[in-house]
Amino acid sequence: MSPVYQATASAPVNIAVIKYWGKRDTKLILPTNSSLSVTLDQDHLRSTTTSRADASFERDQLWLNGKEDEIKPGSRLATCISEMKRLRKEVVEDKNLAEPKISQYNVHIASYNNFPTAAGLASSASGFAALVASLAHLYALPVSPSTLSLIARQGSGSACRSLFGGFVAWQMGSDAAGTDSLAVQVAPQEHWPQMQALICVVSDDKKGTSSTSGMQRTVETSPLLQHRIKYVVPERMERISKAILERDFDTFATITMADSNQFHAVALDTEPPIFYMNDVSRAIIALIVEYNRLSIANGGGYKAAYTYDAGPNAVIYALEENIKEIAQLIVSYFPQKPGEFKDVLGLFGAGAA
Ligand code: 2P0
Repeated sequence: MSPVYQATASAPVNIAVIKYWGKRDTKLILPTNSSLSVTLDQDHLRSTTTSRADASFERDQLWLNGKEDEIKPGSRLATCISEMKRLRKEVVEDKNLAEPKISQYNVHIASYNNFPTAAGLASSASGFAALVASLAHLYALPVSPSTLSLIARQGSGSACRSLFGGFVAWQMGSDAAGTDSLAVQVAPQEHWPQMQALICVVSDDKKGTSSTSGMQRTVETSPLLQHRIKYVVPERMERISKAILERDFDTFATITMADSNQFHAVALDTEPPIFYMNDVSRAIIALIVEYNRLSIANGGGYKAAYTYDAGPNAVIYALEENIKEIAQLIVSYFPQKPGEFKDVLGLFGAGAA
């Protein structure tokens, strides 16, 4: 009987605190600024992907949530698969002639998300990270997550950050070929295990303007983005990395909220303008601002930090000791009606495995 070449990997969603928004190279997916995220360790916010290579497969095929997704030539999917085959050949087969040449076989890939796709919950991030991780297992590649992040990045920019757990930076790099635009871990989850994330799903509808087209319009039309890239993000990357290393929640929270605000400001500064937040999103901001104000007025510090991606859902970072109170506060102000508002309590943790 011939051997079976199959592997499964899973990767969680990550939520940026310094936002990626803008590409300097759309084909290689090279960003206009560095970004930093926290990888969520959530059983119900993951992509799980199984890849199989077999000499009998006539072409590469992919099924997403059980439905076949066409792999168009030259597409991001095709690029990721061919880059992984190239790595297998270069790193394993060319070095050891005894290795089976499974890079020449076609692959069948099945991927499942256990959360709504394209709801502003970064399904492309966990999806491409899990795809690349499963092919890395299939091909038995002895390479680092940072090396894999170079390939996941070409599937979807934010995917490079889901290869690691904990606090992860995507360094924008300076090389035109993208060899230094990769993810690195700033600190593992265990460094600051008290940090938790509360995800408030305001809407699980598919979003109006995709990140890919929205950010390109911002690059082409927003003067504010140029200011952000040059004067704001480099300094914030340094300060928030230091805050994470020092477990300084006040600084982490102020930078996280400021960067979410500026990301939505550059979206508004785009022509035509892009709105990702809705009235409920803005009401949650007001609630968190007031909650922090009261804590500070009583001699405490910041207790919660909101952040919003390309959609209306709120993610609230807080230390474990405050999470329950915040969840109760949110639910009391926004009673849950089926189909209208759901809250998901999430811890954060490991990357692709
Ligand atoms: C982020 N977002 O840093 C930012 C914040 C959305 C807002 O990364 O074109 O889906 O596939 O590289 O990765 C969404 O962008 O875009 C995103 P592509 P992606 O998480």
